[in-house]
Amino acid sequence: MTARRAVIIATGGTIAMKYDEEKQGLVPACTGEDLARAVPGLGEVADLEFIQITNIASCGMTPEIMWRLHEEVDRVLARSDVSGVVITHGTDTVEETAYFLDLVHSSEKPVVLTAAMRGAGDTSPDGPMNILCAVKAAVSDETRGMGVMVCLNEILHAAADVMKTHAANPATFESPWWGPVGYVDCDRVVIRRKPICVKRIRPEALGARVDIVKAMTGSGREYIDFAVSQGCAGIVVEGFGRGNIPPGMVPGIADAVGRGVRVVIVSRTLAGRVLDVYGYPGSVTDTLRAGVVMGGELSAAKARIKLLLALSDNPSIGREDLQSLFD
Ligand code: DAS
Repeated sequence: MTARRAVIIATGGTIAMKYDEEKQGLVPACTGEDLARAVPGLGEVADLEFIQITNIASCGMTPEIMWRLHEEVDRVLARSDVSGVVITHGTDTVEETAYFLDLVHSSEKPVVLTAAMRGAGDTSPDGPMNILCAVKAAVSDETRGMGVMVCLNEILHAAADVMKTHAANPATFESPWWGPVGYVDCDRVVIRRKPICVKRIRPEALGARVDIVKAMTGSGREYIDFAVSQGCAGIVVEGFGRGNIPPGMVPGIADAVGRGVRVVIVSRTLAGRVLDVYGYPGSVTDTLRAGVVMGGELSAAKARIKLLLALSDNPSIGREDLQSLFD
C-alpha cells in the first residue's frame, strides 16, 4: 500500500519555542520540520512535507495570516497524493484560526491543528505526542468529512466548539457542554460524533474590519462609537447571560446599525444561545429593536471571525441572511 501523505504547515507557538537566556523567556526556535523530525515513529505514520508560513507566538496571529493559511490548505488539499493537513500553532488563538479555516473549508479531507502548552526544550514537552496524534488523525479514513479539528492531549475537538480553558495546564482544551468529537488511540482514530450544520462561507478575499466590544457593568456607548469611528463594518458585542447588555450601550448600537454597521450580540457564558426572553432595557428584545443579529452559541472571538467572513463575502448582506448564518 502507498504510504499516506500529510503536509505540516507550521505557524509557530509554544510548541516551537525554547527558553532564551537573553530574552528571559520562551521564544520561537524550531521549524515545523525540526519538530516533526524529533517525533519517534512519525515517519511510519505518513510521508511528510513541510511548509513554514510564520514562526510567531499566536498572540500575533491575524486574519490576514489565517487567509494565507486557507490559501495554502486549499492548494495542498487539491493534490490527489495528500490525505490531510496538520497545522502547528500557538494555543492562545488556535481556536480562532481553526474556526476560520473550518468556515472556508471545502474538502472532504481533514485539517488538524495542533499545539503545545510546554516548550520544545521543557521537561516532558507535550508537543511531540500532539504532533504524532495530529498526523494520525490527518491521514485517517475516519476523519474524512470532519472538516477542521484541533488535536491536543490525544483528543479531537470540532473547530466550532473548542476553547482554551486553562492558562497553563496541558489539558486546557475543551468543547464546553458538547465534548470532543473523538480521540487518537495507539492503533486507530476513534470518532464519536460528527459536526452538523456547518455553514461555510468562502469570500474571494478579506475585506472588512470587525471588532469586539465587551459589555461591562455600567458600560455606555463609547466603545461602540469608537468602533464605528474606526471604520468597522461589523461589531460583535459580548453581553451577559442570554445576551443582555447595559442599557447605556443600546443607543450607540442603534446609531451604528443606522449607519449600516452590522452588530452581532453574543454571550460571555461558555455555552447556551443568545435569545430574546426578557423585555427590559438592554435585553435582547430591546437590542433586536435596535437592529442586532443574535450570535447563537458562539464565543465573541468566533462570532467575530464569522462576521468578518460574512461581510467580506457580501458587504451588504441583509440582516435576515446574516441571522440565518448565525442560527
Ligand atoms: N505562546 C502561546 C501562543 O503562541 C501559547 C502556546 O502556544 O501555548 O499561543
